[in-house]
Amino acid sequence: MRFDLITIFPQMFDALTRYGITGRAHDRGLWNLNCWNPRDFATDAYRSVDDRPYGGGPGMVMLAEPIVAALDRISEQQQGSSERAPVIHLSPRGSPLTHRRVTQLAALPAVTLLASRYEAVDQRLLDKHVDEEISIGDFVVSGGELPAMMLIDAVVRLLPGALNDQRSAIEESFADGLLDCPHYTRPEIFEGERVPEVLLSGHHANIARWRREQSLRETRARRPDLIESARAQGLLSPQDERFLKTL
Ligand code: 4F9
Repeated sequence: MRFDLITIFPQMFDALTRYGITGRAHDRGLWNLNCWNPRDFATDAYRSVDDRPYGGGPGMVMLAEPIVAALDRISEQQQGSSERAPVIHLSPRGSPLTHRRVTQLAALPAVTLLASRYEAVDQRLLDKHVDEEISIGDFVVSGGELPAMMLIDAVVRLLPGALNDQRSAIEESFADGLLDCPHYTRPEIFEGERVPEVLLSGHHANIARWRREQSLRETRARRPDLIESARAQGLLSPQDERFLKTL
């Protein structure tokens, strides 16, 4: 999978290409990242990428033109691939990123990301050249780079071959619309607390049932909204519903 990324801080993305699961997947050739710096597409002597806002006020606004020039170069490079890659701007104004959207993105051959800085981007650029705005939460950070890294990380770990054990991606939180169950490892007794007996029983069906019930219990306690949407999507069995009634 190919990511094209517009950023004035390309080095930040070494965090993804060099470390951990995403780094290994990168070494394996499962994904690659092409960074495009708007500064390289600036047209004035100062290589400006931002300017003061019309109407006044604090902060700066990213110029549309260097970003469009970068997007044009990216489309040229992407020629030949069947579908046009979506252009996504990471923004607190975007729709919240979900596991569902992450799986959809992981199925695409290419995605283009815009990680903006300063206070804003010229609205005309967003209107005419950006397909989608995505938020990673209701808070503001210093730029779109960290949100872009979170999106790329979430997508890359779903690519076939990224995880050593593919079951991990299927069993973790959100994959089935619920939060993950609790996990335990050695020692059997830690600070006086025993590992739940069922996990030592070797009875696979009972273990699976226990884990499912723990997921349901934790999700109901921490994120009741997720129980509702799992139900609406038909992800809860009659057995699940019976268990929920006992809580
Ligand atoms: C982007 C915050 C996506 C949350 C981009 C400042 C951002 C963000 N989700 N904050 N620039």
